[in-house]
Amino acid sequence: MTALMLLAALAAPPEFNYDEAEVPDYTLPDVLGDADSPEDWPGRRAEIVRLFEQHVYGVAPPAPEKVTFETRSKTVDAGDGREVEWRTVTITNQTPSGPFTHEVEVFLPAGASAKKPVGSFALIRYTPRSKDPIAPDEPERGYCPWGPITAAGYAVAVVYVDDVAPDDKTRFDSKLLKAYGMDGERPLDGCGALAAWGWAASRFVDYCEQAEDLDAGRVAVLGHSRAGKAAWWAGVRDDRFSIVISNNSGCGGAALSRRRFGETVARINSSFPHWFCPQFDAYNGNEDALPIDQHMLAAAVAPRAVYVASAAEDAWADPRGEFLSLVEANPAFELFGDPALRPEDRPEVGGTVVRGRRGSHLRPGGHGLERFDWDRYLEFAAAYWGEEIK
Ligand code: GTR
Repeated sequence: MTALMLLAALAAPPEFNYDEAEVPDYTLPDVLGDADSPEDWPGRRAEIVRLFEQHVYGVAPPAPEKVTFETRSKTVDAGDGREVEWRTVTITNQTPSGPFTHEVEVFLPAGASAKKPVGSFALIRYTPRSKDPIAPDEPERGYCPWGPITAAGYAVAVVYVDDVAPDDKTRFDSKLLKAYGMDGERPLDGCGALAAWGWAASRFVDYCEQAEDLDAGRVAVLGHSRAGKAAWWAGVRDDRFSIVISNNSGCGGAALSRRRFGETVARINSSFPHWFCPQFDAYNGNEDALPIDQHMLAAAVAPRAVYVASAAEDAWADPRGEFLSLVEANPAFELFGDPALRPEDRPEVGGTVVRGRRGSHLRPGGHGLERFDWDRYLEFAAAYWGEEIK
């Protein structure tokens, strides 16, 4: 090998495994610890949250001492004869350095009122507003199909992460984290961007708690891909979310890190050093040393509802590893009387499985958030929240 070839080999990305037969043997950390009853579970849940703060996502800023909301509304045409309210909510948080403001865009079905508050989906969205605004004139568009969502009787709230932590390793700390004095060099458990994004989704629940027409007891949190990782963690931290949904969240989201299938911890930390806390680097190529794995987040949602959506051709996100997180959460859900999920319950392409408070589907096709996914979320929410789709 010439010196040049050697240099090229060293610079090449490491090999990624897409072969099930090459998945290494692994032992997952125990979900329950010392807990063996529903009464013990809150304590164990708190331990799990702390471990993920220390080793994976970092410690997010606290909830603001005071938060206020201003709204402005327009009426938009859903294209099926219905009018929908498009409400922009400006959220002002009191932080140590003064007021910090961000916005959420909510599409509400007609008929939401103090008498009949509606359930909602908080959709964490990572594309900057300027590049990819939500489409008020395209109610059917797959990523945020506010037409069918509102037709089913629910609201959808788009939480823009760019307002709080830009998805950029040099600027992610320039907004929310700066307001809390958490910018600059981070301690080992310093807040990463994903946790900051989840913090913003929690402010939408604050809003629901005082808005008369939104039901704070029925808020699902979801996001796609990197925002799916953020939703997976946000839904664990903030137990006011009633349903936690991972859409193709992959490594650092629903997928088990120890499987090292597709994207790995080392790769994600080198490509996106700002997403996680600095301590997560200690597990690059060293997944077995993690005191947790991602199934413990599915478990920590119990006794609320959790849903994992994968896409058949999304190998980079390890669809099987995403489903196995749900399976490996069995002990927590069984504490609350739910039936066990088995690896062989994994849906076929195009199929869905629901067991108690857990659900999953495997969409045909690749990485994305599509109507197929949303239609399943609407069905799952209607079943869990005990409401017919209108
Ligand atoms: C990829 C990254 C994934 C996923 C994806 C996305 O480059 O490796 O973990 O988050 O981006 O967010 O679209």
